[in-house]
Amino acid sequence: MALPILYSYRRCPYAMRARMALWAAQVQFEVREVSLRDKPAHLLQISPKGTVPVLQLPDDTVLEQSLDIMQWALAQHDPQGWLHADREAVNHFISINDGDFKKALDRYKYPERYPEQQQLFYRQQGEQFLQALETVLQQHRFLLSDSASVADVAIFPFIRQFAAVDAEWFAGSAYPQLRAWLNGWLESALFVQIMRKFPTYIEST
Ligand SMILES: N[C@@H](CCC(=O)N[C@@H](CS)C(=O)NCC(=O)O)C(=O)O
Repeated sequence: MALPILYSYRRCPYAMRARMALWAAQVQFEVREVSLRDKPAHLLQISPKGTVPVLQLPDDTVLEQSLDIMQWALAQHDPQGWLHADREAVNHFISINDGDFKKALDRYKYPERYPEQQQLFYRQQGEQFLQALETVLQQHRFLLSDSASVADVAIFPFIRQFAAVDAEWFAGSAYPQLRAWLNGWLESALFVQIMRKFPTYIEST
């Protein structure tokens, strides 16, 4: 039987969240690791916007947003109950992450592309979100409660990127609960699994 096909990029945080959900759901799928500079024609044909992740189901349905892929995967099987969370609270955190925080992250990571401000300015913008997460993590182990939810899984890959821009700064920053939470995800068997390396997919012509 044909498997779902995931076009992915190992280091992309959107692709990471999609792979986390697919693995957690124990869905079998084919990973096609792409080069962002040389995207496969089939990917562009099924999803002309040209971002990853994209999941093509055996019935040819195409899911071209990471959150839709997570939702689809966990609707198949959700052994850890990641969807058992208040939808509104989940959306609240993810929308800040994917909006203002991602914007600050891009600028903090590549300040040379955004010379209007200093790198520190962009870091401080991102820290508003770090502080909000730190505050909720002082109250419970995960973002919404003592159980992990889709919000944690969707967000930690972006915090990982932010932390990695200046690992020394992050290690000494005022966000100890956030660091512990992030480390928990980075050390999880699931994360190790989804970060396995695949050779770049070569399309047969
Ligand atoms: N809203 C999309 C965003 C995906 C996205 O922006 N992915 C980046 C890689 S992290 C990408 O494919 N960019 C296109 C490119 O670099 O050519 C989603 O949630 O899946």
